[in-house]
Amino acid sequence: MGGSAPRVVALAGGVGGAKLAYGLAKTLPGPSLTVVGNTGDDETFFGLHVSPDLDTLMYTLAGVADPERGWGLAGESFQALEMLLSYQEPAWFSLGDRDLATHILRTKLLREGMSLTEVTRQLSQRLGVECLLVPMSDDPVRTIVETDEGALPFQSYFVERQCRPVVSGVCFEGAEKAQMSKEFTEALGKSDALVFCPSNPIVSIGPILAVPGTEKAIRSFQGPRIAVSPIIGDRALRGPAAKMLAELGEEVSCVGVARRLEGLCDILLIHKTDAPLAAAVKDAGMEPMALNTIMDTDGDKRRLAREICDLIKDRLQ
Ligand code: FO1
Repeated sequence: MGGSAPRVVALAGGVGGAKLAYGLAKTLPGPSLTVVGNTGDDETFFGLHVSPDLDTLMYTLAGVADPERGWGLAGESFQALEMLLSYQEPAWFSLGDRDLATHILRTKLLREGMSLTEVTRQLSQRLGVECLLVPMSDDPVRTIVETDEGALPFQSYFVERQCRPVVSGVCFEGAEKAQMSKEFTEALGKSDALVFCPSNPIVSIGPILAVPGTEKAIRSFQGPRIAVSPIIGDRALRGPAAKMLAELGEEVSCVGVARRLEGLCDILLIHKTDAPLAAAVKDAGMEPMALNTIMDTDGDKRRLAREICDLIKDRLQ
């Protein structure tokens, strides 16, 4: 894309968001792209700090993610987990043998006093990631899902309970005391465009927006703000977004996504089969654009990212 590349800040959760982040990273030169990852899913397992969304983004951007699962490393083995099971330890969260190295090193560096931002920069650079990958905050924020089985930390709801409990609310513990990472604030200040990757609006984008100052900075962002709907028809391509929206009494469609992002986003990219909902998206305060938003292959990811970058350039003229 050369010297005319727009500077983009992209907000993302895990697997769905990482697909577009990958496409953007293949379309834009490294220094033009900042990817901001959700850390509300972070959890401590066996004393190790695990940042699932940052790792999904990092492994995807580095080209080493497992292509089937979307999370974890390709060609992974799980012998350490099997050994933990033989000690009758709870091992519902599948930590791979090589993935464990990431959590061991992250935990070591954090204990030595490094910030999560700096640790993420070190790990991602060492894996060859060229764009800047940063956490939304260096402070702990914990997504808690309120359900008919009680309040569950996100990974307990998502992995251990397989999203089965009925959701009545979501809160972000610690968010009120958290600060946006300096790199996130700076990226918003110097970028030409903001992209909401197709991540769960409640538990992936929600925690990022919950960090004080973020919504205000996004509301006053100068430049096109573009979101890709993670809901197509009445289904999420991945994960519990559709189930959660329904249980929270919200519309399960790209219109529901538009309502969640009201005032924060200018253009909502919806899948072409949702074109009949364009008028309702407009009523929700957003300019709809219908195109193919499905990203099955790396080619799809690049194509959608190119279309977004062309749209940005067009709007910046
Ligand atoms: N997702 C699962 O569905 N089951 C797992 O056992 C699991 C383990 C895991 C380990 C490391 C990691 O970085 C991610 C992992 N994920 C697992 C994915 C993760 O729970 C979700 O992708 C996100 O937190 C939701 O965005």
